[in-house]
Amino acid sequence: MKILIIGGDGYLGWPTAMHFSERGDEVLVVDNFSKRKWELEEGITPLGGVPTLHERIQYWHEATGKTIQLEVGDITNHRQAYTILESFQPDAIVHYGEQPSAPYSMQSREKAVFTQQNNIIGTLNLLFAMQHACPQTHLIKLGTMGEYGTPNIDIEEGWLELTHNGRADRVLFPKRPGSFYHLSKVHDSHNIEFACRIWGTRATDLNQGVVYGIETPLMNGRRELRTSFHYDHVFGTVLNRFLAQAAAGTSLTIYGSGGQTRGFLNIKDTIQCVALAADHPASEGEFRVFNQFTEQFSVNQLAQRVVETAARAGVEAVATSVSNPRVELEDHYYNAQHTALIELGLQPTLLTDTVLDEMFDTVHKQSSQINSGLFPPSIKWAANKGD
Ligand code: NAD
Ligand code: USQ
Repeated sequence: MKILIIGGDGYLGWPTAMHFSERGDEVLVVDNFSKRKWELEEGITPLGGVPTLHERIQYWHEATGKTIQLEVGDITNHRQAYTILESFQPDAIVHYGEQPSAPYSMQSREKAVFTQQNNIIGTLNLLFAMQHACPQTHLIKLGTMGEYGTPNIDIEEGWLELTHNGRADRVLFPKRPGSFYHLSKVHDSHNIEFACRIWGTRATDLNQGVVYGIETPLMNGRRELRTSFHYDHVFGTVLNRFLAQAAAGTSLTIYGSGGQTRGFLNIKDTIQCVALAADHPASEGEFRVFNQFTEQFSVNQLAQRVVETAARAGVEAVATSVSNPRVELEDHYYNAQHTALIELGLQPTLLTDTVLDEMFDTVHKQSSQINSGLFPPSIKWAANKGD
């Protein structure tokens, strides 16, 4: 297959590119390196640094003989989007190329506007470019479980069968997201569903949970092929942060009472899920939604697991509740369906003690490079939130 990966320099994009390349697909990655600029703005470095995309692609070629093509491009520039699709003619587009952080989007009016412009216009340009250049191409779009929020009812996979005043319909599941970032994904989903309805676009919206993990098998410990691992308060996700906090001998930062429950998955399963979606494309005009996570945990459960993991490695770790900088429910019902990807063949990589021990070991070996000044959350959702 010809696979176009947008956001190929990112945490998930790079390992995905290697995976498709390894199995013999023709891979083109596109990135405008904006994430590296946002890191500089925030004074943040991923743990241990990350080689440039050019360096990783070159090393990949030397190590495997396989070629990953690279186009430096910004999909908010519609001309670039059109040109790339016209010339590459992908079978599938894996679209990771968005600003992915809720805190980043909640810093200021400027960052909220930027996040929504970058994410929504980029996806809209892609939809138009697909319709113009390659209408049969399958769009695999990374959405997020946070689009649904934490409703007091079971969360379905994208759609809800509803009976109202005696009449029935199938509607998009109601959304109540918790940040301007998560809202950008809701707006994307609506635009994609509309394109499917009017143009017959084929699309899979992967409502992904929180990803954790450092390594995928193809990296195999090689520094030259590593992906970014963020533990800071802007781009770091909760389990990755807790592992780094324990390794650095700093308290794990439980926001509020820690009852917040989310869906989680291993980075290895992100790649599996995206590959399964590519191998089983949506039909013409189908807007398909998969809830992409394997297990649900509360923040308190994760903190407890990480404290136990550190103890097994002879490291004493403590978890502390800090004032929650976010506006979110801390004690709520959460039960989300996630069967569609399993039915396609997903073999979940569960959060076993072995998985935790391996991750902790990898982070602990680099603990001298952890900057503990990047742990405390300083971005508040509202003026009266946080310390
Ligand atoms: P990332 O920031 O590491 O990767 C995104 C990449 O996209 C970056 O390299 C960035 O430079 C690039 N990019 C951004 N805007 C672009 C544009 N306009 N044109 C070209 N390239 C652009 O993020 P990630 O953690 O790898 O996440 C990838 C996707 O998955 C995002 O859309 C994110 O919202 C979604 N997601 C991530 C997680 C997670 O826990 N990491 C969970 C659910 C969903
Ligand atoms: N949290 C803590 N302590 C921390 C960090 C986070 O208690 O030190 C809590 C947060 O308050 C929240 C939960 O952990 O309740 C998850 O936070 P997170 O930062 O790990 O995840 P989130 O902001 O939701 O965003 C991440 C990714 C995003 C993706 C999303 C999937 O950055 O790209 O879309 O996970 S989901 O959460 O399913 O929407």
